[in-house]
Amino acid sequence: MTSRDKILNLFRSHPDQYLSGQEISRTLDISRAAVWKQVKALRDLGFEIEAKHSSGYRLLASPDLLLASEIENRLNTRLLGTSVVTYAEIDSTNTELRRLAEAGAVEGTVVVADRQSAGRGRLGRRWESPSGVNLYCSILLRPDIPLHQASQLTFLSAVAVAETLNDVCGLTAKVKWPNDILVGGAKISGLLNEMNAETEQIHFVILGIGVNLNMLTEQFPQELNYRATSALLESGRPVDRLLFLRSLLEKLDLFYNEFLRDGFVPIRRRWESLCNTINAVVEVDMGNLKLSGTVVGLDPDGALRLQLENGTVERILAGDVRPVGE
Ligand code: BT5
Repeated sequence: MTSRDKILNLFRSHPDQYLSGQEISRTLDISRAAVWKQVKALRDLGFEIEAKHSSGYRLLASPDLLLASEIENRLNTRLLGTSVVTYAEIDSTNTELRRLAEAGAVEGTVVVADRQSAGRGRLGRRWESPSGVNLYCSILLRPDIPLHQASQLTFLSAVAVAETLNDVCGLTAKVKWPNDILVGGAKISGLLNEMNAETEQIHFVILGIGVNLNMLTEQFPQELNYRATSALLESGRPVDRLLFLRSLLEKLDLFYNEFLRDGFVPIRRRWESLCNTINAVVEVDMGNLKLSGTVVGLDPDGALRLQLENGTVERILAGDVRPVGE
């Protein structure tokens, strides 16, 4: 932890209190000059710190910054967030976490970036990742489960994101197979789960999560294939990114522990209740093949169950789903 993070933590553990330069210097074992330098650095980042002669320093307000110490502060999880690494800019949080995982990072490590220069979607697609407005994060899991169950974790993250949008932003979010979260029919969040495994053994799974929180209409590129939105555009209220991230990590932590204990069924039930096309007639585009039918649920391996007109049920492993008539 840097001296800057240590000072922030000290302020946080003494809310509304003045801390003298001498006290800070003694507690953290750094010079008075170093204290002053760090207070100045924090102010430069946007922290409002009052300095009162004879009383000391007091933290008045924090900016909407995603700093590791801010994320860890009051994070109520068992596993996720054991280590949090933040960047002002990175190519992709998934790519960076893969690098860390290969170097031995512990389960629960979280990578967060304010901006991604090469944010990734599925199949080499791009994920728009402007700075200062959204959430881009990746979470490292090392589950002791059979390989064919790894895809279940995508549904776990979809449910966690949808419920967090509901709890924190008051939005009714729906999940769309396989990896989208929609509000009012427009995409607000996308998931990119990646894995490192050999034969039957999973080395690690990376849950990649992008959520549009405070993105404005003009920040979406016009060529976006389908309609996109943000929490601010939907609710009219800006979202505190830190609060959102902490709530999301807490929910994921609960669901992951439940998943390891009770398996996929509770997650599948939640996902099905949040799915926008359950019992609806849809068209599934699988590139070389198009099928129409009624969505009847999820299989344990994450395949979509589609009932065709003749009554048979097809298992869809990959493709784009569109309600008929849209
Ligand atoms: C996804 O892919 O939806 C997965 C997106 C995952 C992003 C996170 S951010 C943190 C982590 N690090 C990464 O590098 N990635 C993950 P897909 O289903 O392929 O959808 C991609 C399509 O969504 C694009 O082709 C666009 O049409 C659209 N799109 C791009 N950026 C968007 C945005 N910010 N909001 C809504 N739609 C977007």
